[in-house]
Amino acid sequence: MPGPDQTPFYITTPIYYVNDAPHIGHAYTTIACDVLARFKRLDGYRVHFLTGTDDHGQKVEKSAQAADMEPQAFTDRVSGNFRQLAQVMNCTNDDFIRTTEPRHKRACQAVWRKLMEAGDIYLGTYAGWYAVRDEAFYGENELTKQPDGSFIAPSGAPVDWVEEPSYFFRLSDWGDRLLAFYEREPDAIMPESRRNEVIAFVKSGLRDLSVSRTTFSWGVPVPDDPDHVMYVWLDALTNYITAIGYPDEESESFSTFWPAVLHMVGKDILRFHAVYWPAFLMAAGVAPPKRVFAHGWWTSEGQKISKSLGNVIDPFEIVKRYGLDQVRYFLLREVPFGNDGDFSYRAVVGRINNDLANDFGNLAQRVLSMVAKNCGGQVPEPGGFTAADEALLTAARELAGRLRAAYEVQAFHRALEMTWEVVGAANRYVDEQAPWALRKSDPARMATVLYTVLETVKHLAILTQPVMPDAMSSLLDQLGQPAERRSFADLAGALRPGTALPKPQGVFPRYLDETAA
Ligand code: ME8
Repeated sequence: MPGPDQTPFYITTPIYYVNDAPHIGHAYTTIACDVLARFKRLDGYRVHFLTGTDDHGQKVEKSAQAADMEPQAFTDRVSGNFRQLAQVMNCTNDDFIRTTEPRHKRACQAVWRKLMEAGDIYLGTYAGWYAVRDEAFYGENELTKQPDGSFIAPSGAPVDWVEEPSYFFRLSDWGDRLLAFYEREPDAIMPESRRNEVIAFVKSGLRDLSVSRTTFSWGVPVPDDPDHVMYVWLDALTNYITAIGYPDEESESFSTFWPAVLHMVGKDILRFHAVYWPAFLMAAGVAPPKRVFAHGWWTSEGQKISKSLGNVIDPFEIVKRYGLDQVRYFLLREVPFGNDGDFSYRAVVGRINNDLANDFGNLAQRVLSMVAKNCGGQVPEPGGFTAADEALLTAARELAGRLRAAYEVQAFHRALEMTWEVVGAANRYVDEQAPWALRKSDPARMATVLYTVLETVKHLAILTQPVMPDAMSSLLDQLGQPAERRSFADLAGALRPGTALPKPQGVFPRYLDETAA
């Protein structure tokens, strides 16, 4: 089943604030994007995968001050940690953007001018609440009063009263056009529950949005009025079009990849992506993004992840401890994508020992070691297939189409569940067919059974490459599948009998130290 021929697919992570070290939540979004990017590439799409850092804003400026560093030097350092995160997580991003780059300043100022020309920006004064932690403005009605008389935002962030000259974006004019957009593109915001929240928010009425600040300077200067820097969210959101060549809308990359984009974000920043961003774009005469998917929130052993609770999960540490592919698998398998989830060491170890070592690993190990011992280390020659053989092979061959449907709606957990259904069917098949008992009584039948399992494992391995690239690469080597024939189009070509196979090696070791968890 060949994939679409080079259909464009652009996928982005949020650009992360460089106020602090990367943690498991950042790794989660970036890995999810990498899995989709890899899946689409293997399926024949032309993929552009972008990640990067949000270098500007008051929050970053304050963190630089706290570290007693100039903001540029500070952001250079912390941004480097996020670049390293993508590398260590084996992510295949095509670009890494920083909002302090000249290409980005140019794009932001071009957007600003478009909004000005369209009459969507005017000068006024902002007097209201601002949460530096969220880099967001809040209405009084959204705040909760604390016992000490101070207010907090719905996110729990403290807010300050701000009063300063500011440019405003006429967001209040955009409500109907946003609602028409959501209506016209029912898949533009996912999951559906989040889409409904966004629609309700827009229906409740939009206020004009302050889009510049004057009380600090760490940002992109407003064209022709350098006392103002652009609001960090207008600056940050623009990164998605900077990276593909905006303002050169005629460029090959921009015209190819826009608006064929999927913005993957956490639920915390959905409003910025699903309300402000399409409004800014439409006002600037640019099409809104094809999809924004808001995933859920990780807690750690049942608690909110926070520095003050001391339960921040360092993604570099857990990869050292459990292995990279194991962590990638866990994050996408454990929680239905879109829901909140809890990170617990027991759960990680359970997934490693059950799903990976016992189920998939054991299946591969059993068949490969039997082939090594009983078939001269070569792919055996199958005879006629029985109904049981055909049933397993059919389940394996149908998997690609089922996974495609799951990936289309970012249901990673469903894709992995469906893959493990075939793993389970293959393990049951091996138990029922008992090839070890056929070795003396019916070696030809044993060859057919082992071939059937090898061919099934090949499908599983090719289709699981996006989630566990290293482990599946090792498994495909052991199956004798040439490195240049591992795309989904290559699923059609069956394993060749007589292919010499290397000595088998386990791909998924058990995690033994359960007590340390
Ligand atoms: O919001 N669970 O940057 P940020 C799941 N710069 N995901 C989590 C998470 C958790 N506990 N914690 C963080 C910003 N994330 C802006 C974005 S985009 C134009 C600008 C992930 O560093 C999740 O993707 O605060 C969330 O949306 C993002 O990190 C927030 O990253």
